[in-house]
Amino acid sequence: MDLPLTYKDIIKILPHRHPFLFVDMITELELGERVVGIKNVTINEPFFMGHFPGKPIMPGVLVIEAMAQVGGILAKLSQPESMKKKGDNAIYFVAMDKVRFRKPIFPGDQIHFELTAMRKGSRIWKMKGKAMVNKKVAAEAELVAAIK
Ligand code: BDE
Repeated sequence: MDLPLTYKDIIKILPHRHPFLFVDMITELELGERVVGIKNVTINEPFFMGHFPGKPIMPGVLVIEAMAQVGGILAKLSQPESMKKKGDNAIYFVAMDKVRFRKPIFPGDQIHFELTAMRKGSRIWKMKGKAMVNKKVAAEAELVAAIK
């Protein structure tokens, strides 16, 4: 697949859909190693209606969700063909560590997610992720995914 990956590609990789698909583009990809994804945050995001009325701030937990979706794309595309043949090869997140919300994210912000693989087993992956806005870290976390 040619980079960048956009909506058309991403919906073939992730099961998420509006209003819960939080990845707009994948701009860099090193299979098994590293991924960079982007989300453009607009005032039209459904969550801004309630978080908070008149004071739109992207929920930190959804920033981590978006990060996990970018990580899910890395994990999914890095699965060897031999494993894809068995089972439903679902990838699901089973743990998060060292989560930090450093800066609020507002309408108009563009989030750059960078994730790198820390530990790769055949069934469990650990990734370190950062959410950057204007080159500053807005959130960070270590994510643990299980490959079914
Ligand atoms: C700072 C660092 C990481 N994540 C979020 C923040 C932050 O400034 N959140 N602010 C929330 C907030 C909510 C309401 Br209600 C409010 O009236 C205001 Br003044 C806020 O700053």
